[in-house]
Amino acid sequence: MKLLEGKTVLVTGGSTGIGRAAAIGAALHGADVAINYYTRDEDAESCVAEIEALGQRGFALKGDVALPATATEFVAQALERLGKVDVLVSNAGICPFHAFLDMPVDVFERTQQVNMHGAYFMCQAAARQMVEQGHGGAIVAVSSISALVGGEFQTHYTPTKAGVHSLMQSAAIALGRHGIRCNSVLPGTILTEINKDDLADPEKRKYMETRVPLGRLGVPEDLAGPIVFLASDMAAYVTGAALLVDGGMYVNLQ
Ligand code: RM4
Repeated sequence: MKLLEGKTVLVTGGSTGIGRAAAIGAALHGADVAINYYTRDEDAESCVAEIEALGQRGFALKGDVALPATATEFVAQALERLGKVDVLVSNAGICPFHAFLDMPVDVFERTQQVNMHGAYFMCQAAARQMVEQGHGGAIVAVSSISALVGGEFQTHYTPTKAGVHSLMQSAAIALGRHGIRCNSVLPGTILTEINKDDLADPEKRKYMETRVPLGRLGVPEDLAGPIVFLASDMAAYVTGAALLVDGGMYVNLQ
């Protein structure tokens, strides 16, 4: 069963990791897909190739989500090239691990700008188009388990993930009257570029693995189903919600 047949899905940070898995997952479920990305040109091109190989239309647009113009241009291009905007997956994010007491201002500010400001601008731009279209829509934000718990080297990052989910809660209220649903997925520790260096430490990786009742760290494909579900009409009465996708890590105290 294709859950997104005929839909147009926009994904930020779509060239690798969770964003890429969401983009391919949406195409597998019958959607045309546009991806935003920032640095990895070849990965973006190969993602679009996979979307097209599935018989769906797609394109990639390079842009820094921290800039408001990136959001308005992404939506404008989707409108011109794919005809509409039905779903936004707001995924783009960074997590340059760093200690709290000597956190450089630029590292702190860049993390806020990409993760929080970028999510805000993209959600706002997509919502404006959805409202204009007049037939509702869905926004799925990639928040994190880190919206609920902390990380010693993530003091700049965890507040942005809490903020992204809080944005979904408030946007759900603001957009409900337009038939636009806003929800968050909260991934646990998923093996992607964002934590490649951090998890290169075998002791850290072993510790994180022992935290997971399902016995393994996640992979981006583990997020595709939950994101497609929240984007689809299967979740027609779900808005303002948070869906942990963490292998049970959050509840695993002892
Ligand atoms: C997630 C979670 C993971 C970490 C990534 C970077 O929110 O904290 O453990 O690897 O961020």
